[in-house]
Amino acid sequence: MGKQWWKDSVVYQIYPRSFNDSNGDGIGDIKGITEKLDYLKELGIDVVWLSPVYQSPNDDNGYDISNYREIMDEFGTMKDWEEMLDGMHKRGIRLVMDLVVNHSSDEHAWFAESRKSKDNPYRDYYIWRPGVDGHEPNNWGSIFGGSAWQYDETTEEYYLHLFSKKQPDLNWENPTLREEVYELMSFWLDKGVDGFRMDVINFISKEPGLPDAEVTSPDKYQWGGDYFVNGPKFFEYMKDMNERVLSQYGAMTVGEMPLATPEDGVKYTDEKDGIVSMLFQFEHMDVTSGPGGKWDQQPWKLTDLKKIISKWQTELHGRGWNSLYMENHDQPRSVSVFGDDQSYRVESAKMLAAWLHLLQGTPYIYQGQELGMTNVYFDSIEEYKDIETLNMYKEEVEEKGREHEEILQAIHKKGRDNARTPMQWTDEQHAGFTSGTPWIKLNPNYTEVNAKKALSDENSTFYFYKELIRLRKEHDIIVHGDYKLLLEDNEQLYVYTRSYKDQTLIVAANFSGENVTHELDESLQGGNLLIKNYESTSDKLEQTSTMRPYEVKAYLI
Ligand code: TEU
Ligand code: CA
Repeated sequence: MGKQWWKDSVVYQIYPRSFNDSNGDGIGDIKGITEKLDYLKELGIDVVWLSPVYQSPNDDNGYDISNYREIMDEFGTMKDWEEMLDGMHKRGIRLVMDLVVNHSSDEHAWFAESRKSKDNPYRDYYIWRPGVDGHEPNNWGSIFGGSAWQYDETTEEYYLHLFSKKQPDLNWENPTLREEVYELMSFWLDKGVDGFRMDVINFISKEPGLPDAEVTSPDKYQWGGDYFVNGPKFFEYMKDMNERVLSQYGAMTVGEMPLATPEDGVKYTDEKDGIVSMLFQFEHMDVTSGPGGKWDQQPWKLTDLKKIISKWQTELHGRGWNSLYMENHDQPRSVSVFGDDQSYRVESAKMLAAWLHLLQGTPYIYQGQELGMTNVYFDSIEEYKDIETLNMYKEEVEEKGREHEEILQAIHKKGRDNARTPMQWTDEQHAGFTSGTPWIKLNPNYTEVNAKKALSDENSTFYFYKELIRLRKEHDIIVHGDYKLLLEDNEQLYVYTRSYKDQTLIVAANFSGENVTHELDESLQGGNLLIKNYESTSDKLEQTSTMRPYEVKAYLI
């Protein structure tokens, strides 16, 4: 297999808990994935990114790992996992596992030892500090609410947890801990995995001294990111990891990196001197966030999205490599945010697909995105399961006294459970996800939106994605062409070109529910239609044309 195979690959993300339940306990599992490999083969994807399947008490659905070398009981056995991997490789599908090593579970054996005494050999696997005047060691807030420090009675010290208190941060300053991580990575690579998606990997290096964060909000605890995002030794740690482990395997790596800028992107994904194959940046996901952050969702502007995407496309061209995503297990459904999940669900799902997949980079499809699955609107907080959502609700409603309705609306827009409702396979009971009681309620629209229906309709979003994946294999320009933005100031149409050798690919996407007429440069005419989402679309590109609601079309000239 050639070098840098991930550049012409399409990745499909599986969130195992919600994908397919094989034994009726209401929880998706590994055998359930194996049952659906032909479905993935039919779609044509090249790589699966599997969210964590390791042993975990599931405080954060597997992102809190208690044993890195065992499979979670609810998901099956190591034998099931090996059969799944085998089934993937037989179909030419590669597997990328989730590597969650900024933190572990507090139920990991390392932590059980670490908390026992100050001189335990595992003490320095985690970040312990004494309190200051009876308070936490600093003012950092946890991303899941409250302080980032938890007091532990046994040794009368605090440990750092940037996420939940059941997710203590690992201490990367400790070389023995780094060795442990390398070993567990080798363990999985030796079993045949093809790479890693690295959870919040740019948080692993903390500023020595762990200084207080600047006070920027009226809350008790503050965002300490200045002291751990792309921290002082991050690059060095990653270089070492590459040299010692990854370089021996030709593995694909994708670093999840909140707050990464295009400049970081160039540095981190540089072909010769970089540290990851590509990274997940968040700028375009934050385009809907107001001054109050992720729960303060605001109307967004297409020109802002254009600025962000164009910056990443241009900066990384020929220097690094982009990942292309609009959904994952932490984000709302893209058709509900950037399209219209009511009147133009299918049209806008296809528009977003073509617009994204024809950019430069490796595209990611999150389970159900290929069906145009939508956000879910539960009306009671009891229906929600996500720790981040539940903590936030408690803090805002129970502690600060804000209105239930207001907070629920924010959850409808941005809650992570939007992406975590079960995959919709059929129009039968529980959408064919389980024969038992699903761990989280389904989106009631499964009678309309499901894989069975999509597979029997040649105009479905499923086959549209399949076609996009096929086109990528046929046209080098999709992988290699450079990017240019047209109609920069237009708030409804996103039009760009890609150029490679003597070819030009032009992609025009209407992000609005209205007819919009536009005019193109004379040089951009004729060519051949590559893909469209409306039946009657001219075979040749015309200088003046009217784009219908959420229409997308691409021509090769
Ligand atoms: O997410 C890290 C992250 O910074 C956010 O996307 C986070 O999910 C949250 O929405 C911030 O508001 C990764 C995983 O993808 C996520 O599922 C985990 O909960 C988190 O790390 C901790 O492991
Ligand atoms: Ca199950």
